[in-house]
Amino acid sequence: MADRITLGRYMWERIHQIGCTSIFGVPGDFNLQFLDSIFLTPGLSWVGNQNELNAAYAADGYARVKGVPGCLVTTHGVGELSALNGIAGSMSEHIPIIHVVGQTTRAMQSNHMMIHHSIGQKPDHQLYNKASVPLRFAAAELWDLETAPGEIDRVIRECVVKSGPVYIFLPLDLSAEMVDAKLLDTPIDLKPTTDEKKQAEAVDAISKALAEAKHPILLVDVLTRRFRAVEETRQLARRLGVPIFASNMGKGIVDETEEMYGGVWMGQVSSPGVLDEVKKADLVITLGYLPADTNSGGFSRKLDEATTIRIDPHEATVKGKNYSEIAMKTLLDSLLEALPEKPQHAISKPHLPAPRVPNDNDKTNLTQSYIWSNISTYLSAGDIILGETGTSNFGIYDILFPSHLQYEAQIYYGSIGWAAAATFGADVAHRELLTSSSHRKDKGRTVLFTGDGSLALTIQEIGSMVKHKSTCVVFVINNEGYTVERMIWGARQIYNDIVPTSYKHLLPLYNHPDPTNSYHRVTTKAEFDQVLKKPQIVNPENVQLVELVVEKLDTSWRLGAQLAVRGEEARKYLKEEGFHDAYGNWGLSEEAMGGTGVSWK
Ligand SMILES: Cc1ncc(C[n+]2csc(CCOP(=O)(O)OP(=O)(O)O)c2C)c(N)n1
Ligand SMILES: [Mg+2]
Repeated sequence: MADRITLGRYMWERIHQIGCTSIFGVPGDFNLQFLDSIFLTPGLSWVGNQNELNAAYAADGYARVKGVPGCLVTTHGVGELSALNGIAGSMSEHIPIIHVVGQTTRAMQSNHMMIHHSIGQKPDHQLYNKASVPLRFAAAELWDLETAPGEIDRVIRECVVKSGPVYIFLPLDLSAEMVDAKLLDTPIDLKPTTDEKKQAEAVDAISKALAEAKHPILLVDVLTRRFRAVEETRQLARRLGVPIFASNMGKGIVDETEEMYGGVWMGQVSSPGVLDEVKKADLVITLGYLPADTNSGGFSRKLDEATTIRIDPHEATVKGKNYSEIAMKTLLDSLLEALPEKPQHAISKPHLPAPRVPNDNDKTNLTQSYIWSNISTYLSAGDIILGETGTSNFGIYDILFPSHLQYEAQIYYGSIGWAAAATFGADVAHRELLTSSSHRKDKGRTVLFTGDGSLALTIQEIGSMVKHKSTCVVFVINNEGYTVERMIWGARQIYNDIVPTSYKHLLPLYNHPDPTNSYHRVTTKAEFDQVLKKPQIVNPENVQLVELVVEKLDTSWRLGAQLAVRGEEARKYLKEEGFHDAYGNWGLSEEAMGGTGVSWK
């Protein structure tokens, strides 16, 4: 490498150093020149997307799977604003993203020039930068060459340590100025800061509470993954030997093949048998807890502070006493060192009831209950599955995963369309991992479960999948519109209908090399069984599209349950409108059905 390199190249080298090797985005005249430096950076590739929102979602999917920041490039104003909803999702869900915005030159900005994409006669070019302030953890607003490399390093560190979006605003002229290449020799410090004393106190308090408890249980949640503590979480689960439950967002973080795994705990909307098991607990340890309505059975999972240990990304709370300035990952490491080698509690394995028989078992046409009870025969170790907001995610919670299956969904932020574009990014990351020497060698496919309404928002990214020779398997539930919304309000209103779509035209539109053999329409249970065994679905060599046709009032039971726990009025509505209730009473316990509902206040 030359002694002096452009600032643009410096930025890409730094991004590459932290493990991000694919760049998403859309070109524009304020980023074009520094896009060229991507090709000068060995190991870094330009991927590109069909629009900026998709780029943000794709970078998000990439980051989730690769466990390093995802990166997208957009252009001043028009590009960066289009990406903003995707960035907000990454902020909400703690996904590390570096958003590089190519800005107008410094002279254009100082002179308030009426450059295209601006607003008004004396435009403020920083307007769009200001719009994203609440939706990021840090920003490098580059202006001065002297401080620019340090600023880039600072925000990259913030991105990793806080696990969320950061921005680099790069005026086009500055990107071509030269900086010292030696600066790259000092790696960016990515370790979180921890107050060792407070950490030691927290470890003592946790160990003591555990030793005193007779029946502790673990609740594994999603922020363990977001803050790169999956391995520590798995080790702790094994070491404690106590029953393990997952939130729906935390599903799959601890292998569901673990002996002590007891299922998805979503309050009243839990998997069968789970509530009886968790009632036995006198201590609950939550790891990486994210108690949003959509991750807690509509707030029906109640935890009592006096019997809870919360281990969160930057703090721990033991029976109400808080220990701050702690990093979850290092806390778990030090807890593992402090705990006895063998489990201290002899608790028997959680009892999982036999699967229930749905009341639509005799129907020949495809039903939601059939999809979610049978899809596990298709899944295998190493698969990455992505689920979309709607009936699909609520169905996925029913699947008992094989080991080493990663499940990703935007359950808290819930912006529909996320899943298809995120799947593209996830697959790019997945293929990078499969070719890296340190990764497990499971064959691992990238599989999407989405709805017809959601797919419509980002359907163009199927084109990116085809262009980049992705091998994703896309299952789309065709139920004539927004079934999840129909279940909340307006079951038969036209605002919940969507444009009827001929999915068979989708792959040819994007010049798929083998569209006829790669599009599969399923209307019956028998066809569903057959499709799951087709060689191109089992071992896909190019994008596969599977259209699952179900009735529009058919739904996953758990979505019905989550709404039914709201109270009598919601239950009456679901019944009168005729939504399919495959297990009766939405699979809810007597207690939940008799209850007065979950308060949203
Ligand atoms: C960007 C965005 N717009 C609107 C919504 C509101 N919304 C939530 S789910 C949904 C419908 C999803 O429909 P579909 O994907 O077909 O799922 P299903 O029919 O299986 O429920 C809508 C419109 C949202 N969450 N995000
Ligand atoms: Mg739908």
